[in-house]
Amino acid sequence: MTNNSSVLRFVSEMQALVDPDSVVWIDGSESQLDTLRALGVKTGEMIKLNEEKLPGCYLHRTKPNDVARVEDRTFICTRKEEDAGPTNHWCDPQEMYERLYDIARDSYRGRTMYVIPFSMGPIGSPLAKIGIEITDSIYVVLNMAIMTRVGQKVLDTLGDSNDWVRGFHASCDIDPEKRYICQFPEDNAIISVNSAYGGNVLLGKKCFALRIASFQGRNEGWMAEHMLILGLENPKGEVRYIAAAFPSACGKTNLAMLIPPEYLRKKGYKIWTVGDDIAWMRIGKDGRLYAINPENGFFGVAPGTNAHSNFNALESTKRNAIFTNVALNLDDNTVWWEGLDENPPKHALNWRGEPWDYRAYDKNDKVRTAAAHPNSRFTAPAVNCPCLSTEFETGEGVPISAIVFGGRRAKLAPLVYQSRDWVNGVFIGSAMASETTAAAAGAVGVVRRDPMAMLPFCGYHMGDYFRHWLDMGERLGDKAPKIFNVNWFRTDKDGNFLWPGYGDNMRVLNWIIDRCEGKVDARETAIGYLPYPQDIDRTDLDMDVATLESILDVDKAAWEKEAAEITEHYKKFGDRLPAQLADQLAGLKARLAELD
Ligand code: OXD
Ligand code: MN
Repeated sequence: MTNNSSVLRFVSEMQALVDPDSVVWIDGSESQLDTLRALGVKTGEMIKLNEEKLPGCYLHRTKPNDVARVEDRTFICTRKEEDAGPTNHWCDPQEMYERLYDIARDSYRGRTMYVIPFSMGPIGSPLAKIGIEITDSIYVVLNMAIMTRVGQKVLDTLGDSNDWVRGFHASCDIDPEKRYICQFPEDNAIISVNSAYGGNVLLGKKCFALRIASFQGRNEGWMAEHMLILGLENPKGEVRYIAAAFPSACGKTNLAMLIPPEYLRKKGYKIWTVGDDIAWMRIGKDGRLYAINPENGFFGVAPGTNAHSNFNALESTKRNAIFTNVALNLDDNTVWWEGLDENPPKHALNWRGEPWDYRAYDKNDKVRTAAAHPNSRFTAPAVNCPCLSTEFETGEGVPISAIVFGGRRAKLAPLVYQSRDWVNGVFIGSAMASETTAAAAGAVGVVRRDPMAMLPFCGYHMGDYFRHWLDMGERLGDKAPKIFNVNWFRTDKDGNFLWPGYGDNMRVLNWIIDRCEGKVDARETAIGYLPYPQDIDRTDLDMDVATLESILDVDKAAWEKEAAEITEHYKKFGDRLPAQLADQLAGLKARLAELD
């Protein structure tokens, strides 16, 4: 399939290490993928679902000990420890290579070695990058064939270049004690062993498109971000693009595929999806920031996805999709998850493959009693998405008008505010925090600082990452996107959400775009520019102005506590914290002190 000597050397070195029975190169053809689907069904890796109701769809179950990303076993292996920074686990690369090779040695015996050439981004796009993933899992091959562009065309585009990322995955025994997800940014290499859960083994996604790419982006002058990309079309047919960073499982997929409220739809407003998880952004010839989605599919959280919360995502899962760790409805061989509808199947197997009794469901013990694992997923081809942007395949990317940060904060952050300028926006992003969810292993519901939603994904020192953001702002000058912060998750004293969210978030996006275009005024506050309540459109919304005002407030005491916590958070970065950000924090404190 290729004469590229660096590729051939890598494949033969890995082959010698793991000793497979055979080697199969993925050429990207439907016939080869079909053969693998059939083989996956035969080995029990995949369950074929109802061909009439879910054509081309399969279910896969991972081991119960392997259902989420494992941040405590994820390493950035740079030669110098300080280059990985305080937010990453670090290990000396030589030591880690040896440990991983020992774990993986001969582990493909009796198995097939699959070689997947893949492109992140439209093949041949100036923003795209190429990788090769070696794996022993058919599930990985079939998922990579949805999430990325794979096959011969990728190798043809690569030619004899050495500029590609080496990805090596070995399932081994799925032993959590020997599970490692390791990035070697200085070698363009990734090694993942003893897992088969998507986020740990679809190496194009978090490992390459964020951890390795963020490192490459810093060196090459571009940005790899944990951001959705959407296009907002107004009634005049003009489309403005927004990139938004939210920590895992805060609704990025929902926002990216939002359906506007009916009265806005009637006026001609639409949302177009470019991406739901990752954005690669470069400064274009006209000096503006342009973004592509490097992925080719959606790896979305299934529970809670339904026709109301995300009609477009649900539609995307109706054909050629792979479901992971959802429930199997035995009556019609389809899938089910909590929140799909109000009709739990009467005869079903839960995500572990055990008979499931819907009457035993206990909200407080979801992992044990739920039909679907809380972090169960669908892998769906982007082309299935009814609102996929016509720009999705555009290699040049889309021009970004606004960057939006956000997180789950039950109190504190208002519904929306605009940063004072780019530097202040970088400060807001660097201090982002959210309540944790089930997407990563660990405690749920704890507030953690997650700068730019990149905490688990930044492939180098986070202080240098902030510096890179500031540098990009300097290069962009007055063409820089405007930066905002949103919070859909404010609650009342009983824990009920105050903002309806979902499609109604469009009301906030419209304010954001109006701000970018200088069409609406704002109120200057200690934290940035807030909307006047009358400027957030409440047409057809069952919300009185007092409630809206209550989520557009700046509470002095709460923000002073926040500023104190940011001070602690910043201490971690030591002298790599850019002075401009320390100045921003001092500025915030000074402005808060002036409030009555
Ligand atoms: C994801 C994540 O799967 O951020 O996208 O965890
Ligand atoms: Mn994500």
